[in-house]
Formats: sequence, C-alpha cells, structure tokens
Amino acid sequence: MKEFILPELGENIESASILKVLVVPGDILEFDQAVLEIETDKATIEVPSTVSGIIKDVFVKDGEKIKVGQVILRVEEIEVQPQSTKTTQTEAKTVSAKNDKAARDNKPQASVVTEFKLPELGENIESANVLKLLVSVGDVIQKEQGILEIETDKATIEVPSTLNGKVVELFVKEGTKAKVGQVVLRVETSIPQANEMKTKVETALTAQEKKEETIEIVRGSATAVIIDNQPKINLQSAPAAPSVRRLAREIGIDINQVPGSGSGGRIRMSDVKEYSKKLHENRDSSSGQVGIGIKAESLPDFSKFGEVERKAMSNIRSKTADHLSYAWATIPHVTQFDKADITDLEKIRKGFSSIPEQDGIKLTVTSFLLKIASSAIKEFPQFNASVDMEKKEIIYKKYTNIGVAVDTENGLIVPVVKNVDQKNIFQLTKEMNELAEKARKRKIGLDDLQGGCFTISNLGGIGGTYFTPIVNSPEVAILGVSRGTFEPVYKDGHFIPRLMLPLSLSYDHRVIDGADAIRFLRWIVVSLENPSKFLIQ
Ligand code: CAO
Repeated sequence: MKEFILPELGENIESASILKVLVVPGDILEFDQAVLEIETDKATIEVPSTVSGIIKDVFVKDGEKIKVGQVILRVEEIEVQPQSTKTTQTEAKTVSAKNDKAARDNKPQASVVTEFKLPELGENIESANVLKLLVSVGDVIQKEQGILEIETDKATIEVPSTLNGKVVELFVKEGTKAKVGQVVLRVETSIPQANEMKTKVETALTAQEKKEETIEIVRGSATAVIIDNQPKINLQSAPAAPSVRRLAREIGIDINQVPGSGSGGRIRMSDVKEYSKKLHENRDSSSGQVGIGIKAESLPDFSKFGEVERKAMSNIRSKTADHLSYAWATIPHVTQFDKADITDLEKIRKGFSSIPEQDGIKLTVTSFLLKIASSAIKEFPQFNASVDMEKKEIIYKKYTNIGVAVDTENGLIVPVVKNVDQKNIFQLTKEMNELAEKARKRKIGLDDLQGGCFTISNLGGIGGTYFTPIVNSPEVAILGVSRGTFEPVYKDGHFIPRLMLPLSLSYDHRVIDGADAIRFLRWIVVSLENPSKFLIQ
C-alpha cells in the first residue's frame, strides 16, 4: 500500500481548499492523473498523482481545507492492466502505448471506430428534429456526405459527415429529436498506424472538456472508439478549472462571459455563482418576460362557425413566429419610406444581361441593393450594430454581411451573403442565387444563416407598394423593397415616366434616430439613382 500526500504547493502556501475530489475508491489511478482540484490563495489547480494502482481509501472530500503533507489517498500498487472492454482515459493512454509497441513489432494493428456526434448548430440551438436519415448501417460514407436531414429552429439542413468509413451503428431515428453533442452514429474508419492512433487518443485526452468522456478501447478485437466532433476547444477560452467549467455548463452560463477574480483573470466557482446570481437579479427585475403584462386571449371554438382543420406548425414556422414576436415586442420600431428613381439603373441592368460572359447570372435590383447596402452600413456604422441592453453597450461590427429574405415553401429563410464589401455585383448575385436555391431545396447550411449585419427583404418581384418589415433582431435595421413601377414624375415643367422603386426602412429607435434613418435611406436612394458610383467598385 502507498499513500499519496498533498505535495508542496509553493512558497508560503501551507493549505488549500478542495474544490473537487476527482477520484473515488476503486478507481485505477495512474501516475500523473489529476486527483484533486484545489484552490489556493494564488490559483485553482489540479493536483496530479505521484503514485499508481487501485485506490483503496480517499480521506478527503469536496469543500474541505487540507494541509500540505496531509494524506489524501491510499493506493494498492498494481501493474495497471485494463481488463474491461470499456476503459477510462487512463487506460486509453496505456493502450495507445501498447498499440505503439504493436506497430513497432509489426503486429496486426487496431481498427478504429469513431463516434460522430451532432455538431454545434449555432448559437442557442441545442437540438433539432431528425427529418430523414440519409445513411444506413453498412453504408460506406465519405466526408461531406449528407448523413441526416434535420430541422432546427432556423432551417432545414443536411448534416454532412466529417468522417470516411463504414457505418456500423446508428443511434437516431427519423421523427425523433437529437441533441447537439449526441452520438448520431459510429463509423469504422480506415485502420490507422498506431502512432496516428496514439496521437488521436492523446489529443482527445488533453482536451479539458473531454475529461468526462469515456474512450472505449477493445483490445481483443483491437477496436478503438474515438470521439469525433467534440466541442471545439477554444484556445483563447476563459481560464477556468474543469469543475468550474462544468458548473457553468450545468447551470447554463457561458463561461466566456464570466469575469474572473482569480490571478490572471482565472475564473473561480464563486465567480460563476456571482455571475449567475446577477443574471437572475436582472431577469427578476424585468421579470425576464417579453410582452410583460400581455395575457394571451383564449381562442374561441371556431368549429361553432364552420368546418376547421388544425395543423401542427413546422419548426421553422414556430421559430419564425417566436423570433418575430420577440423582435416586434422588444425593438421600438419606426419605418421610414422613400422612393428611388431606378430608370437609369434598369437600363444598366438590362444592358448587362446581353453580355455573354455573364450568362447564367441575372442581375436584379436586389443585386445592386446588396452592394449599396454594404456601403451604406459602412458609411453609417450605427446601422451595422447590435444592442446589449444588459450591459448598456452598443456593439459595432467591422464586417459587412447582408441577409436576404427568401420566400420558400417551408417559410421565410434569411441566408446571409458574407463580406459583401469585398465582392463585385456578379459574384454577389451568383452567391445570393445559390443561397436562395439552397434554402428552397432545404440544403442550406447553418453557417449560411448566421452572422448577418443588415437585412434586405425584396417583395417587389411579387408585387406590392410599401410594407413595414420587422427588424431581424439582433440587427438594428432592415430594408423592405416593393415593386418598382413607372410613375409620372414632374421634371423641367413636364411629367415624364420614371421607374420608381418604393423603399421601406424599419429601424431600432433605441440606437438609430429618425434624422439618421432618413439620411441613411436618402444615401441609398441617391446611390440607386447614380449607379455608376458603385458599379466601378
Ligand atoms: N421591382 C420590380 N421588379 C422586381 C423587383 C422590384 N423590387 N425585384 C425583383 N423584380 C423582378 C426581377 O427583376 C425579375 O424580373 P425579370 O424576370 O423580368 O428580370 C423578377 O422580378 C423576379 O426576380 P427574383 O425574385 O427572381 O430575383 P431577386 O433577385 O429580385 O430576388 C429573392 C431574389 C431571393 C429576394 C426573391 O426571389 C425572394 O425570395 N423574394 C421574397 C422575399 C420575401 O419573402 N420577403 C418577405 C420577408 S418578410 O415576410
């Protein structure tokens, strides 16, 4: 039997508080494995073991104060020989070392089964409905191949594989809900060299977030299960011990938002608790409700008046409803109207359509508006912003990504054209059309739906005069475009026919004043009326 005692922790540090005991009796302990997470006056640290074997006794518990030199554990020394098919990370290390040796000895090597988990789907998206499984057990799949068709709050998308290999197990069914991080399937991937495998296993082991994950290594059949698609490790993530992160995760706090009071900004348990308390206080003071005091009216029994049919809302419809209600209820909207004379622009647009090399790219007024809007939000930065009411801050964005509302069979979808300022009108048109096509075919990726700064909603292809678009929160403005029609315009003593485009700019009055809004909209009108100005960009 061996004892493990709390080692020297540094000059003048005689004791520490235990935040978490990371082992229990019966665990197989490896040399260097973290035993305790402790907090001293200076830092929160993990204490590694200096012994190995089976843990017989643990003499300390969470929250206790311990002294340097105090006995922490008693361990029965054994040679660690993993027996079971399911082993811990510790064992995984041992096994990877063994495989390494096998490779050197030219022995048959391990095959690898990798778990594919439902990847991050975007901010605040925790789960999705599985609409369709696109693969079956036994299928050989390739990277980028669609595995699932899912419906999230924002869109219906295909989830692509990040692996090559043969599907050996499927864990989700059509019509069920899958959570982000949930194992979707297992894939037998090509047999790696032991060295490669070791690297993979060790990479998996070093990631803090994966401490609780189990890596299965089946030596008999020489199969290793490696977790793929783990949450990405943010190299610049907030400095905090795993237990602190775990607590934050469990209570739904973004650790990166928590101010750390420890040395070097390290985040302690108490910081997470304090942050959570403040959030609750803020929420309580505003009752955390949208539409405070508005009581839902109960619906009448419509069947008394005639035949009715009830249909469940699609996920997109229900989330669009939530999102727009939220935006409508929380943003003080004002809509400003104006008209642009696009007669000259229309001539240019038609002229471009006869250029053979532009075949397949049909310019429309939306193409020009994309370019103009990106210049406009650069010129008027308060239109490329978001409001953080909690911190009483305005966030100004230095990039120009523009969303374009697309009408699809499944509802309204707003794909985002990225870095509009860096692309010409043809590139923008091509990209916008591809995104609209993807949205309509339910092939849009979540990346395509995120990161917008400003939105354009052009209903003019369908008709209409003016409308009042709802700001696409957390953006602060949206441009509604209606149908351009010929109107008599009084000029030089005569009425002449001009093609006039009705524009509606809705904006968030918390950050944008009426005078700025009309300046902004006028700027757009003048640009549309002087197309040569932006065409050379
Ligand atoms: N005024 C007059 N004509 C217009 C116009 C306008 N404002 N906007 C488009 N048109 C014309 C185009 O020039 C094209 O005409 P031709 O075929 O003669 O060249 C025709 O209408 C069809 O255009 P389009 O709709 O295919 O192309 P677009 O680039 O203007 O729009 C897109 C692309 C994706 C915005 C559009 O297809 C769409 O989905 N619009 C609906 C947006 C929507 O639903 N908004 C509401 C959101 S809030 O509920």
